[in-house]
Amino acid sequence: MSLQRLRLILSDFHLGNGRHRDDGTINPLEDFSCDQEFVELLTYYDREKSEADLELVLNGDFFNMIQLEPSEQELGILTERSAVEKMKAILAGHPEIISILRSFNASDKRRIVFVMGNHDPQLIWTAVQGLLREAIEGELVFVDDTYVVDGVHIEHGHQIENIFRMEKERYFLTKGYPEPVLNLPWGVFFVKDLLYRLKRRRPYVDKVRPYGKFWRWCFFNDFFFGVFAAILYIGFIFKTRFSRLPLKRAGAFHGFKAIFNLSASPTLTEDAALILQGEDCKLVVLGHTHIPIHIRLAGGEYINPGTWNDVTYLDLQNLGHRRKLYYVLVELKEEGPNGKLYEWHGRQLPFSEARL
Ligand SMILES: [Mn+2]
Repeated sequence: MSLQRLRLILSDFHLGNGRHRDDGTINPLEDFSCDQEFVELLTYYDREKSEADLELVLNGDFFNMIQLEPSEQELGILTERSAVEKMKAILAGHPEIISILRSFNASDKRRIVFVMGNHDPQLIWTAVQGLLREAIEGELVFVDDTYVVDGVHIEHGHQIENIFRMEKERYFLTKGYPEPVLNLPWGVFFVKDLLYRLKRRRPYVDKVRPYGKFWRWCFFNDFFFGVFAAILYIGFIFKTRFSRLPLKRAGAFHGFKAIFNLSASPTLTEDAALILQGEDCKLVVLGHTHIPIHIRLAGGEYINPGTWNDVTYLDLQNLGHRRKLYYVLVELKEEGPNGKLYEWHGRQLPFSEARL
């Protein structure tokens, strides 16, 4: 029997500085609370598939490096120094996750692939990659945009959206800066400076999907907040129009149009269809949207495992508040990849700390 080859794909964990602060109090900026479940999932597959070649792909936004604590604001998100500090804080905040990644990756039948997303573009810095190599060890691969191998096209998905697209030829800016800075797209600043500001008033603001429906919901149910958000939004577009960072400046116009395009393809299905038509692949796996999907399209299939964070869905198909631990398992066979979307149930514990 030939060696079984598997690829386990997860996405959009948005790991922050941990659920608790140093003094033991709750950290309201943490979006991820399923550390234990993730440990169980990896342990399960590591044991169950001990003979198989098993690759773990963390398909973008695994870390949330653009949501900063007040104490981190000063360093910002642009430099390698600030990125290293942020990664250190995240590693310290999720010790169980780092430890399971490390033991999982100890075997030569294992590999971990980090795909960069719009919440962790700082993964591009060598010093940040070095920190992860040191903490996890074993074979680590860093992918800056698309990871296409064995007929499977994996990418986070932000490159598909104008406002989040990074320039492959110009990730860094050096001219006129005391140290190199990241050439980040407008959307990253939109999330960091606008969305996270609104989040202070409405903590669910970044967790509602799809966005288009959310703004309509605001119009009927939270009118003045909607007006407040719209005013900040317009102001933000004007302000960023004069930024020194080229992508931030250029994106302001796209940002203005984005509000009208929000509901065009919230699941990225149309874009996945285009990838299947244009490339020699049978399976497309994206993240980014936080909307889980598994759909057959012309030429192959599209799977998105969504997120392990909480989501409030406003579309009728998924209506309601939920946390679903979905993951993709792809078996790579002679005749092509076979991908399935699974839900992790894990062990039933008698109690867990309440996750509101
Ligand atoms: Mn994303």
